[in-house]
Amino acid sequence: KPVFNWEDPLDLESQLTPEERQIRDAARSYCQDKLRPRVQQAFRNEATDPAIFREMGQLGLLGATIPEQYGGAGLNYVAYGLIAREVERVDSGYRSMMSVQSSLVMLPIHAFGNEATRQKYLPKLASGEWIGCFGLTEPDHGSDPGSMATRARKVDGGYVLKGSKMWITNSPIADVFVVWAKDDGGQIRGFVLEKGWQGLSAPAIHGKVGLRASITGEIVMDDVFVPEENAFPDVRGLKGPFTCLNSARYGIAWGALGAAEDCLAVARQYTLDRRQFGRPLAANQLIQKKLADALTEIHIGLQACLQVGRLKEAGRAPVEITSIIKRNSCGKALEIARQARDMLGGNGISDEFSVARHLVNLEVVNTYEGTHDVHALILGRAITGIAAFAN
Ligand code: TGC
Ligand code: FAD
Repeated sequence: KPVFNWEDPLDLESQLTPEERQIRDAARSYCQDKLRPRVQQAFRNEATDPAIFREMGQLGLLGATIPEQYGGAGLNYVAYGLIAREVERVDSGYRSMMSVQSSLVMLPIHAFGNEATRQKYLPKLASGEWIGCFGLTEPDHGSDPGSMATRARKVDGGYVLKGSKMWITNSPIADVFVVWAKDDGGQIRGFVLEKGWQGLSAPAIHGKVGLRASITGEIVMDDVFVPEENAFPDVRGLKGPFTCLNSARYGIAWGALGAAEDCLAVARQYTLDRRQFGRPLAANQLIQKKLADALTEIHIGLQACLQVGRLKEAGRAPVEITSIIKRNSCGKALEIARQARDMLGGNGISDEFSVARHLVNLEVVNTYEGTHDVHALILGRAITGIAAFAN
């Protein structure tokens, strides 16, 4: 008789290849053995450890989908999703560090850079020797990046960039900056900048209440000269940055459910152990309903992520289906974290347990890479043919 497994009720395991399971297991061991013991202090002290990039690089967790000839792991999209799930099971901030490096820095350099740029940057980003960041959002242009104010003025031998970017993951510790700016003709172009270039600075933003293990900052460009070879030669318009976001949003969809799985596991154990009114909290119907709701949403959500991953591998994934899973996973994970925090009572507020940390992290994850409502509008446009956010 088939036996119910609360950790994998829909048997995701049997839908993975042996190689995907092996990668997942290696990522899980690293995350549980090396990242989990550090996260409480990192979050408490708002401390990002750059050594984590090199550790992840050694295990092939950076640029997982980038071909091996550039130092990547040459893996498929499902393997990338499984890695994101394991990293975010520990902390969304660690997954942010990993997914910005992989999807928002290595992917555009590989997809849009010339061969010299690929050779120069990708191997060092893959090993974690260099840290990357991605500048799209500006102080006055978040959900609407097409209105960006940063300009790239053509000069002899290159471009001069002027403007500022806001809320940029990794920027204060970054060596490599992928930045988007409008050229003299008003078209969006992508550029690769390096730490230390004249006019470039990246002050940190302090006081975040979530994602505290991942450093965030600005990018300030005060007439930074960028040589021609560091401009992406062919890509124009929002297609450039959105191509990167398609990959990062897909990883986030897996990752957020990893955080939700941790919340469910903690709440289940806590309510089994904790006794009130002479019996375990888990003996109460209200508690069991919350656990059942969480389990249902997590595993339906994981099936959707797996299907989108398979469609991406087959080249059959329209961009809107990534909005379905990014929005669904983040919204559901946030609600699961809230319920888990509630089930832990007063202890749920302490950072001794991971649920409050996941909760405030997931508030960020629900906002960045397209807010929950912006993804509803992307889907609304696809359903009706009418763009609700445009003039
Ligand atoms: P729209 O008219 O929709 O499109 C303009 C051009 O872009 C193309 N395009 C896409 N291409 C590839 N993939 C996609 N997903 C694409 N979506 C659109 C489109 O075909 C068109 O091309 P063309 O050749 O016809 O010009 O542009 P819009 O300005 O109306 O877009 C509105 C909207 C809401 C869809 C869009 O602006 C949006 O998605 N806003 C959200 C912004 C966002 O996600 N920002 C993320 C910043 S990065 C970040 O948060 C990193 S956090 C990382 C971490 O720490 O983990
Ligand atoms: P706004 O666009 O001002 O939105 C505010 C509210 O209005 C939201 O609820 C939104 O849904 C709603 N809204 C907006 N437009 C509409 C509309 N037309 N109809 C209905 N409601 C609407 N960006 C990067 O480029 N690189 C990074 O590495 C990066 N990392 C980040 C890390 C952190 C910790 C954070 C917090 C953000 C990061 N971001 C990054 C920025 C992030 O992508 C933006 O915050 C996000 O896209 C939302 O933009 P905004 O904050 O300007 O909000």
